[in-house]
Amino acid sequence: MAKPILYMATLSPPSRAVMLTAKALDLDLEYKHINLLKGEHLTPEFIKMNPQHTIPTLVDGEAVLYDSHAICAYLVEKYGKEDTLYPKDLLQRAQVDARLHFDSGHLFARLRFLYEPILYFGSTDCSIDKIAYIQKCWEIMESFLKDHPYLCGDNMTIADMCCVATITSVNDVAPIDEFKFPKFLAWLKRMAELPYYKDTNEEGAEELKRIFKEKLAENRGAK
Ligand SMILES: N[C@@H](CCC(=O)N[C@@H](CS)C(=O)NCC(=O)O)C(=O)O
Repeated sequence: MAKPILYMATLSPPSRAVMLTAKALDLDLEYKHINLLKGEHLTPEFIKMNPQHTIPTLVDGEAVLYDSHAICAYLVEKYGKEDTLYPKDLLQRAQVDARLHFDSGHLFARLRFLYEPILYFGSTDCSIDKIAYIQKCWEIMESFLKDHPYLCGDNMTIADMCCVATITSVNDVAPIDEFKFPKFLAWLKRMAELPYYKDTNEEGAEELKRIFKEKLAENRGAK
């Protein structure tokens, strides 16, 4: 059977969330690298496949799927040997869904609000307000992790994959206070211990943070 194809970039947090999920499932994906800064997601062929022109986009046989959260859930359902990453139990699944929406609607949305104008549109707006808006999420993360090691309990789920990929892409411009958020930082360390974490998430996240800082300096005329 042909491998599912993932249109992705290592710079893209939601792409890395899918890559982490695939690694956890021991699933081989064929990666097709898309350079967003060169507009490779805006070609007529790409837009025909995904009118939302976002990565990650998954092609699995006849099926085309976009949105990392939907893709992660699909991969676990279709290829997972067990359901811990995305439980079948109604209530447990609803808890995971809630955290996935937290990533989509809060974490990633706030990262994009800060990053996109600087990376793509020459903005110099890296205001305290935008940073504080991201850091508001750190308080919520600490409360999610107050009583258990992972976002939805004792087991790692796709919610952990999605949230860690976003958070580690912005945690230098929006630092996490170690005295206020010990559980949250312990969770980040726990996630970083995954054997496939460094190659699959850390390198891309560090590169994105570096490029963001370079672009900001360039836009400010400092380079
Ligand atoms: N909610 C989407 C967000 C995807 C997204 O915005 N990806 C960015 C890259 S990190 C992208 O493709 N941006 C290009 C665009 O929106 O045109 C997901 O989780 O997949």
